[in-house]
Amino acid sequence: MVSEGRVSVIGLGDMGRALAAALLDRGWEVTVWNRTQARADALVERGAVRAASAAEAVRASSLVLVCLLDYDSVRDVLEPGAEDLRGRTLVNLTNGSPEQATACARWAKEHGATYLDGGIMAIPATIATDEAFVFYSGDEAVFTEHRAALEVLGTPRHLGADVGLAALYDLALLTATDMMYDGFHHAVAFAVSRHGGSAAGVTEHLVPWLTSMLRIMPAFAAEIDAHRGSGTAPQITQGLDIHYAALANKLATAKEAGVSTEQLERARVELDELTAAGLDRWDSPVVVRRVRSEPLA
Ligand code: FVH
Repeated sequence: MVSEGRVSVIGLGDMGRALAAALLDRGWEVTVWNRTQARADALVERGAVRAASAAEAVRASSLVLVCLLDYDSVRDVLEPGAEDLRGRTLVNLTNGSPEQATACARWAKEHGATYLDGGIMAIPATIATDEAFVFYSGDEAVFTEHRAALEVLGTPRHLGADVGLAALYDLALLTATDMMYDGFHHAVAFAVSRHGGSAAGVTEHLVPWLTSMLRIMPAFAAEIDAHRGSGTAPQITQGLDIHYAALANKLATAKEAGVSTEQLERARVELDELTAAGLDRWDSPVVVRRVRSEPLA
């Protein structure tokens, strides 16, 4: 029998355990299942109910959270008990693509379930803290119905009815994160190449610098949304001649310091393409068109 205040969590890896623990801490009745059963032990000691199968976990609650490695494992785990999903809400917090989310939503609907897709913007240690937020997409009424439980995990951000949006934004943010850390590792590689330089030393300055640079981003975003095609405001960009001069110094120093020039060479290709398109200033909307392989001019 389904009742209020109950949530099932399927998948008890590092993230699934954090989600289940957060719900238990806030007084929810939590039923858990994981392929490797021992991973449920600590949660069961804290009051969770151990389901004997994923299907049993689905039957236990009207709200079923799934957090597994990938969509193949979601299918492997849920398919055998798919008929038990009828009347439930499946919230899939597994990392995947918009297309996978859309296909999973269709599959859930075919089995009589409502579906939200989610993208967790947190690490296990920050679940249920002010830092954590989670993207959701799908039917807003379903999101509103389950908002109280979802709020436990982190601030819920519903992006829209298009079920692929949460995955799209999740992957967009993770891609930016990867590139930011690539930049961090390059900065450290520069710093440690010289006596007196260190990772901690450069990071002490990199964090406030990047924080300051991040504040410009919404202005770029506004320009991109408003004028995909016109130029970025001159006061927040520099001329390409300045970029070329700095790039030459970065390349020369990287070579001297034994730092890879691969990314810097890519920056040179970008500058050359902007120049060939007739630009004399760096221009955010044009760079987005370049990343999207659209005509620049
Ligand atoms: N951990 C993090 O910081 C990130 C933060 C953002 C969101 N991600 C995504 O969350 C999903 C789960 O990640 P995780 O960190 O919990 O991952 P693991 O600790 O490796 O746990 C993986 C779980 O998936 C189960 N599993 C894997 N393959 C299968 C399968 N074929 N059949 C059934 N279950 C499977 C695994 O079970 P077991 O190995 O314990 O038996 C774990 O429950 C992920 O999408 C991240 O991208 C986390």
